[in-house]
Amino acid sequence: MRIVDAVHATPAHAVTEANVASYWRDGAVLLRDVFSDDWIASLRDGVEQVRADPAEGYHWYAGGPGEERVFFNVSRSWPRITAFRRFIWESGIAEMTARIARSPFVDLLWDGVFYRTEGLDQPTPWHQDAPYWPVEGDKIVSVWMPLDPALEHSVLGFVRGSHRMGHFKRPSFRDGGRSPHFSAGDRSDAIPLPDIDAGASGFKVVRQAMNPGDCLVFHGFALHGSPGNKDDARKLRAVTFRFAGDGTTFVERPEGTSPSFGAGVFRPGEPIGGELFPRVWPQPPIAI
Ligand SMILES: O=C(O)CCC(=O)C(=O)O
Repeated sequence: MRIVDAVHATPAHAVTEANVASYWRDGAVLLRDVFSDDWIASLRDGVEQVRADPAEGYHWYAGGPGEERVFFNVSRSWPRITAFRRFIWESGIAEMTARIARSPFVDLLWDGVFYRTEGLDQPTPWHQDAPYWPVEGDKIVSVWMPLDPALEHSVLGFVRGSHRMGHFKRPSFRDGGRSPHFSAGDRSDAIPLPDIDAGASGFKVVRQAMNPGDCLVFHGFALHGSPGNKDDARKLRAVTFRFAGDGTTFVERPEGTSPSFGAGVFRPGEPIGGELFPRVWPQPPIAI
């Protein structure tokens, strides 16, 4: 299904009320063919810059800087990667996300890069994002986009309805989730993660092949995970753009957060915003 065509001026106009309802019912919605080849090419240049010039805060889950075989993740590259800033401010992604979140505005949280070279099949374990993050609210939304074709055996999946299943214990990302849950910092009522890949009852996984230009929009409490790149012939480079709508507040976590912004930047309970989390919709253009 092509949801953006010549009559649609921006990705937001292509989002139907049915898409929005799916997002709120399931905790995620897959939108096809939303962003043009030009945007994808520009984002690919951006992630190659991110790979070629690593800075602080990279998580090297396999390999390391300069190595041929890598899986790394890094958050918040937009301040130094022009292609990401252009995409965030000019592609219409922020307006689209505000519409899906049913929010009058969205602030940018940060971007994320998940970069796997050919055949690097280390998974990203099933997890919810918000419990790792320094923010709280019901309108925390990620837009995940593959920059290479992602077949069903390699693509990010989510558990239908998991954004309303409560808080789960957080796995470590280090070894694809095989190591035990963090020993500290989970809420006292956090639920142990069942074996979702083994077909745990009540945990319906939705996973559909995606092409560059498609995006999976998911809620901060949706359980999601990736099997890794099973494809020996191509990389699997993905970007995620994270946004927050009304009602999102800053929170401190005794065990720290990922990403982390240092102590005292905001007071707990304070709305986010300012230069760290700029208002990207609606927003006057900035100098790119
Ligand atoms: O692409 C991946 O491996 C994981 C993506 C993810 O967890 C996210 O975008 O929050």
